[in-house]
Amino acid sequence: MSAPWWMCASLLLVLVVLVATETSPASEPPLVSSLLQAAGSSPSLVTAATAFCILDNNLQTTSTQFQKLLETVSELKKTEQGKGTSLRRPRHCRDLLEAGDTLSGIREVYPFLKHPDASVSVFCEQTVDGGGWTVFQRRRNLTQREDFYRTWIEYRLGFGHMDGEFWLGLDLLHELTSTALQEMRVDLKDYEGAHRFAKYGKFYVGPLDKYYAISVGRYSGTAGNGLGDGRHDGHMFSTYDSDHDGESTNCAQTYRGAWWYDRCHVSNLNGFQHLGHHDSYADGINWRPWKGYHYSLQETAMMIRPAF
Ligand SMILES: [Ca+2]
Repeated sequence: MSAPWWMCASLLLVLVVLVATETSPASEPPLVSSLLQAAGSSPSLVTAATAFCILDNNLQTTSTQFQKLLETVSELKKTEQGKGTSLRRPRHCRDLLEAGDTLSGIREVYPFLKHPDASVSVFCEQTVDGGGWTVFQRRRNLTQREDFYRTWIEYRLGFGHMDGEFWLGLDLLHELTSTALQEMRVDLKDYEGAHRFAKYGKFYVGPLDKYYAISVGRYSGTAGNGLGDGRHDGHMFSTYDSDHDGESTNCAQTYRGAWWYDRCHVSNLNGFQHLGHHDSYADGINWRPWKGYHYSLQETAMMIRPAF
């Protein structure tokens, strides 16, 4: 039994239409017969068409082209699935922003190159300076304040509440800054309502065995350079129970904080939450270039995003 040429052509057409409307299974090439049946062809027509297209020696090329078409469609579907996966699996807050999520808030991201299925919650800041920022530190003058005078392990793992005050954690900060060059932004607010910021064109937090030493530079902004000028760049992180500073005493203990102290600081954003002016020396939420060592800020935020 033989079938006319148009039967084979229509078979290909049906296949293209069905694949385009995604009625075929993604994991394996669709069966020709089931596609024809799905399109409303009678069983006898299906038998005739499939037998003709596959067995007729005069139409070997049609069969080959048909196979190539299946392979192309399969590749296209894999590519589309890949795009879908990257949208469902944002690596960081900027991926979310670029996918149309323009609101700030807590989001799930998948930042681990070696563990693509592992997610973590972060706070995305999408309104400041073009958005796409992942916040890793925030202080706010809330009714219930978070205690920032914490241990080494707590600074490693993070603490607090992301919709209030928090520290994201040094382990994660190392991961987030390792995948691509990051820029970092510090936003500061005093008790009189004034805002200032400091921005750094490069920011990297080292691994645990380097005690999370930072590489920070390329300052710009209005708050003054509270992390550079040869002070904190290259220095290791210290807490009161884990001293890696450049001073013979314990900077974290003396200044009631946890920071990349050298001898000891020109900024102390994890310091004690005095309310504005304080008589004590340099133990508040201080940013020396703006407010000196006797003024504790009302709000701070530290955030990162890919530089490119
Ligand atoms: Ca020391």
